[in-house]
Amino acid sequence: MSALPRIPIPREAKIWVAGHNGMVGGAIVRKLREIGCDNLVLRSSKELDLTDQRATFDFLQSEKPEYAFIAAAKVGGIWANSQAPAEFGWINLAIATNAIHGAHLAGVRKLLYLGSSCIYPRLAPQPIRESDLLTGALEPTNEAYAVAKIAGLRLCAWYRRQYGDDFIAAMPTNLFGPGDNFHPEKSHVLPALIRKFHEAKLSGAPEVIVWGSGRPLREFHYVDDLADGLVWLMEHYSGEEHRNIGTGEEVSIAQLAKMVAETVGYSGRIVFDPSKPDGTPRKLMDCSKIHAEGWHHRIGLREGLEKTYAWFLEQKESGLRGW
Ligand code: GFB
Repeated sequence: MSALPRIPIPREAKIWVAGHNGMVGGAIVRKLREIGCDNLVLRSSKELDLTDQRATFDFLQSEKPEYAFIAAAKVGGIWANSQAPAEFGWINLAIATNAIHGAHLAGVRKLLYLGSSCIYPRLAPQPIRESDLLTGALEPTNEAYAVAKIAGLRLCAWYRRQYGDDFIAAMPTNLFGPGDNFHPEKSHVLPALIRKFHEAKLSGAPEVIVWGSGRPLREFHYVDDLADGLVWLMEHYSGEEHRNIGTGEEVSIAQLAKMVAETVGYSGRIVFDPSKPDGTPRKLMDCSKIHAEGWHHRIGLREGLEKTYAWFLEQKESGLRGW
């Protein structure tokens, strides 16, 4: 496989970023502005409810964006997913069908839909290749989210096959960075640990509780680096198969906790709570295809952690987010 040629997004093109107030959508907007794309169509979830089919179709018909990044989703960590499967299922299914079919009807020239590595089989061979999708049973803690995201991913392939629409899908890994959710229960592990260690440092707490055994392995990707890769895919990749996009590097939750403690400057004990679920034992993505095609990540976990902690502190100081 050789590096793919670039077909640049015209700088004046009208681009819809669905979910721009979320962590991923926000990073895509930053990246697009950085490369000079300013003709962005952005709607908050209050302005446009993507689960409302009529509203979504009408919006797309009147705006007629040329490019679309579908980063809108109901997301959450292991606990939030397992508590609200109906919501995670129906909302993500509705967003996928409304945005993708609406984009088809409105003649969107190119669309990128985002999946997530947790939609691969729970016990997929590691590192997980694109072709491992739909080859085994899903992880039960996020089955609803996974089924909805698989539907969105496959819809892109079917619209390409039946109508020739240039719709592609990307499979990011566990993401983190500015704009993340730092809620103590509903967030993903990395922001949850930043918050826990930060608060423990301030209060002088002797220990911090980390959920599960500490043994699960995860791959973490800094969201602005992901956005670079998504824009790269938009400009280089067209194909029915989705693309894995990550760092190809993994750490255990115990190692992550140690790294977060070091970044935050917390020196107390780290205690594991095995009564909380571990989730998938391991999910490392095989990124050899996107590497061969010409994209590689640049920001590693340590650097991303420092940037994210700096952002978290800024938000605390501004008092805007109410954490
Ligand atoms: O990030 P996380 O919630 O999601 O949990 P998943 C990852 C691992 O970190 C699990 C452990 O083994 C957790 O038990 N962990 C330790 C913690 N301490 C904490 C904590 O304070 N908070 C959280 N949240 N976890 C998600 C899926 O799975 O992956 C989503 O549920 C999504 O659907 C996301 O796709 C990427 O990596 O297990």
